[in-house]
Amino acid sequence: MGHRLEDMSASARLADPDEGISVQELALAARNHGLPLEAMRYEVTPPGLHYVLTHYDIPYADEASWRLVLDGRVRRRLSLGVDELKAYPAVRQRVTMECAGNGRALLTPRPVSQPWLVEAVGTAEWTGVPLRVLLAEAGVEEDAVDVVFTGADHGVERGVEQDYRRALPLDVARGEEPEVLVAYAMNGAPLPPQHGHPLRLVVPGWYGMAHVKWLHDITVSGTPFNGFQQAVAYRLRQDADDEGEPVTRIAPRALLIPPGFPDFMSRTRAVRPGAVTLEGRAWSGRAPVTGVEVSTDDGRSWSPAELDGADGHRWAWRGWRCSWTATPGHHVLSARATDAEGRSQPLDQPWNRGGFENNLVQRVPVVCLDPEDHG
Ligand SMILES: Nc1nc2c(c(=O)[nH]1)N[C@H]1C(S)=C(S)[C@@H](COP(=O)(O)O)O[C@H]1N2
Ligand SMILES: [Mo]
Repeated sequence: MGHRLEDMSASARLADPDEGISVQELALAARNHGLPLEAMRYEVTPPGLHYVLTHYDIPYADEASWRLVLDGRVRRRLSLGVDELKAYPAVRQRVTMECAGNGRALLTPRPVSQPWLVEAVGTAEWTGVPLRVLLAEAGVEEDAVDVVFTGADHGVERGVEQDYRRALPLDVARGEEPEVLVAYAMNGAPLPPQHGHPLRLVVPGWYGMAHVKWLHDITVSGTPFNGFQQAVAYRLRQDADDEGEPVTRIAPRALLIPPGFPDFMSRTRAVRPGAVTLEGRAWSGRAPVTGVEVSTDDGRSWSPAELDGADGHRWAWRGWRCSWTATPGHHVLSARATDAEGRSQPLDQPWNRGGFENNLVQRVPVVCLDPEDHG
């Protein structure tokens, strides 16, 4: 395929397969963390178990003095404290968030960045003010195209110091479905530091990079935003010089709650023979999940699982389950989701240089113990 090691920015470098994980990746993996997959049993992820991803340092934030400024191509500049935001009618939504790099560590060749397996996901209840309410109050000018969000954290990208900054197209920022929020609470409590205290953007259905944390500035722009995190990172490229398509909404994915119990030596799951309930979660940010299929023979045959209703939570994952009769020996379990627009999950890796949107079907090796064996 001609992929090779290149001395470029972290977002575009590919790992040498003989080298293993780099110190840079270990540093990323040590500060960020995933969802322990057994916590998918909870509809709303318990405190501390939601995945965390920060590109730079977690900024120190004082809620009492924090200001959110909304300016740019608007008739009236707004500057709001957190208490003033809390005085607007509040909206609470349950949202499943997933990092665009989820699944990256399973790719070959592997892009050098946060080495997620499949655990960069979580579901929270976010409370905040609809962004469209603030934009309407400021009065967006006719020539506006993008809305740019700036966080208080920053770092150096390709030799230039920059803030974490991402944009949404105006129609998405002003949309009602999904309703974009300027959120100040997570699961009914103030945002924890690592999740954006005191304010963050929540963009239901979009990959994590859009949900700007430590939000302090919203600028309505008359020109398309082309900052680093928009135009350089988070694009689906096959080659370094490929302009690529932007990463936007979450592709469908189903995951299994790890069945049975861990077998540390073989790094598989272990189950006892007999009836085993297979269960998990499925989500899609593009169109609602309409079905989940399960395979217990490494993808050779598939049968439908029972899928829970959305229960009014369009932007949250849905539970699914099915029954399996385990027989002694080795098995590979998988699940795959399909959405209302017919999208599903590939059996071959959807490779790109950044390792984004990898919704390759999960494979869970399981050993079913033989009760006759006493090794
Ligand atoms: N300001 C700021 N916002 C950010 C980030 C960041 O590094 N800085 N990371 C983004 C990415 S890539 C993801 S996946 C989500 C993770 O949100 P969480 O840590 O609350 O799960 O935050 C997004 N918002
Ligand atoms: Mo991310």
